[in-house]
Amino acid sequence: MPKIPASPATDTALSDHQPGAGQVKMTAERGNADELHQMVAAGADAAAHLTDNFGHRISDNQNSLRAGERGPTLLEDFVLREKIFHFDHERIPERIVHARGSGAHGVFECTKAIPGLTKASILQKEGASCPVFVRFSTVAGGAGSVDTPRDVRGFAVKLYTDSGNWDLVGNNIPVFFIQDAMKFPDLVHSVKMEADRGYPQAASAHDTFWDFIGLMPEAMHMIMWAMSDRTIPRSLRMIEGFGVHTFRFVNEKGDGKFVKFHWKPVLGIQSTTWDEAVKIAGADPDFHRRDLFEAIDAGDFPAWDLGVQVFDETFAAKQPYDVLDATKLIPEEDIPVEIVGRMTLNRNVDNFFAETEQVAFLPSNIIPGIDFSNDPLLQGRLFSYLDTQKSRLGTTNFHQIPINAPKCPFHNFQRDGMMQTLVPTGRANYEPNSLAEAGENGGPRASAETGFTTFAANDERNDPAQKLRIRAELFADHFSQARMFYLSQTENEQAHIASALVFELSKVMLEHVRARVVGQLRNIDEDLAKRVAAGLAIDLPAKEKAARAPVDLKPSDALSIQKNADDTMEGRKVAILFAEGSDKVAIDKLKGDIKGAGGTAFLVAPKVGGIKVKGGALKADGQLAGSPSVLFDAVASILTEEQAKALSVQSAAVQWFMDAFGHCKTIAHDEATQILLDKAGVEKDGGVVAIDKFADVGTRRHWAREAKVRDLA
Ligand code: HDE
Repeated sequence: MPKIPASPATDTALSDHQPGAGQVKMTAERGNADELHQMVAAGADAAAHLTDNFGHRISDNQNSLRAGERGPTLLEDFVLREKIFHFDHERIPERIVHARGSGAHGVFECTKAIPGLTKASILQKEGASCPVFVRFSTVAGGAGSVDTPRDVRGFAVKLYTDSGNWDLVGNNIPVFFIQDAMKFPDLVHSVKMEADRGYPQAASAHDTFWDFIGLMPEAMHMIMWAMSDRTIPRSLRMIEGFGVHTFRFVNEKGDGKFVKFHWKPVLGIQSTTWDEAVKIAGADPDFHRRDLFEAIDAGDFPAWDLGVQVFDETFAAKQPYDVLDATKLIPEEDIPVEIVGRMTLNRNVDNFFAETEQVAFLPSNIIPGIDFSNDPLLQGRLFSYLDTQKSRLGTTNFHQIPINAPKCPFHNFQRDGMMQTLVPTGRANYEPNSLAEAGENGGPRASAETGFTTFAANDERNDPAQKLRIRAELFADHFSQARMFYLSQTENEQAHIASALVFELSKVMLEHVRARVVGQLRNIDEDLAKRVAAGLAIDLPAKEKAARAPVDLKPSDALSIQKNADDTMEGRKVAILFAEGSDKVAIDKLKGDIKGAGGTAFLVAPKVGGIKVKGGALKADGQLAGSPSVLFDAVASILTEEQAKALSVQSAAVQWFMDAFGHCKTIAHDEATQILLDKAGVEKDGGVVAIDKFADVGTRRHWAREAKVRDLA
């Protein structure tokens, strides 16, 4: 009878292998998580022997233990049981919100010391730096959902400072849907898949979300942002980040000021069009995760400047909005953003689960020099995140997981708990104590000088003696800033907002819900409401009652993406279509120009393996049908007439140009490509240029073209 080899991977040399000198010996004497970490890393060493989790060497990793060649598997097979047992429990609960995320390591460096404003150790000296871990995320979808739905992006930063971890757990939008933590479960329930049918996944375009929103006028400012291009970003490298809430800075003297935090992307803010985002979801569900990973892998490290808006109680008291209300922002024209540091992401994670999945952000993680404000949304978050970690990571010792552990020393008398991986020594596990082993002070001890002290806020507008379930008066202004945001956009951006609203509400089946939302829009801008009503072909509904009449605020250019777009090619990706016989010299020259300008060139051809071209052979980076133009910032094409003609009957090729044109991208082409452009309905304009003009036009979008290709509301 033929025998199946026990294990193709285990040759004798490997089974005979003895741990080498460089290997960490696996023993039970492990003191801390770092050592354990090293041991696991050693386990991944190609020369190490495969063992089970208790160090027993495994002889066969292919076959379970059977009673006879054709008999039942034996319960005594501890190798199989342990392997399957561990596998069965590999998943942990995904995050209730922000389940889909991508993380990276990096460094934060202080570029401007501000000791007068804060005693935060990391902002005391120019050049001071600390490691960071960042996790970007979508909000509504599950962990396996696509990267490009219309959604807010989470922007959570963990700074491992020498005075403890500071977690700035923000979003890419400076305001939020709701004002009070009490409404968060309702908001999230409404946007997630509907309770009875279990869909839609990662989409706000459905009845329950808009039902809730229509009844929550405080969400209207956020809705303007959510319906703008901010929620369909081109890349995680090109989004802004905001702390959202008002926080406090406290300096050495104990003086406190209010502060809002901003992260400004060095690559600029850039978004896709809606049609593009939908198509990217099919072409590459991991579009953003891949983009971030590949950029860092290639050494193109994305960076953000940390900016602060600092203001005092006097300024706060004079504004027509409440600075404790997370549905409001502070216009940059009123309080400029001062840049104090730069964060650079320069290292991908080694293991997605261990780092990106297990990272636990806590808005309550602040350091001396930073403090909370009384924003009722922030106050609720201070409870929620600690609580959620216990449910996700299963233990109060989640801070010992390497990605969560501070990188400064930490000592206290907390002990035990599930999955304790540290081995605290000695008898002193209480304070005060006078045991000799704990030193003269019976340490560790608290210190009034260096320890965190809460800012003694004195808010004249508040009477702490009253216990009330109430919101401060100005929280009732739901529309002034929504109107300011809308009026600050370019005409094209306003059309995108109106069209997004039409799209979303067209997916709402409850007619009274549609009408109520449009009735709310009338409080923001009559023209916007009319455009949306016309786009839905419904009568303009009655205006919804506003709790407080909106006031006219000065539009702010800082709120528009298009007004601030710069013409850089840095970090952008350009596809070059070629085929058999294409001119290699021309392709190489274009590739060089793109690289020289800080971009990446990606070669696309009908086949990938290797194609004969004029002047040599070329391998493509992607096959045409698998590399649609939605994946790139601009496209170029260098073909022979014969190949162009052959491609003009291929829908993948025609669609390539049709989409690039429809998404307002630059198309650089040679003469031979014209037949394809004609077939795709590409008309000449400032963005459709000859190859040698590509550098002049670059990867900017040509928004003036959009009216030609799409009816916007
Ligand atoms: Fe969160 N939020 N949130 N949130 N949030 C979570 O924490 C919550 C809010 C934000 O990459 C959860 O660890 C409440 C505002 C980000 O791991 C949970 C309230 C902002 C992330 C939670 C808010 C955010 C979360 C889910 C209202 C922008 C992802 C798993 C009081 C400033 C962090 C977890 C990561 C994650 C609760 C409101 C941003 C359930 C109760 C406002 C970026 O604890």
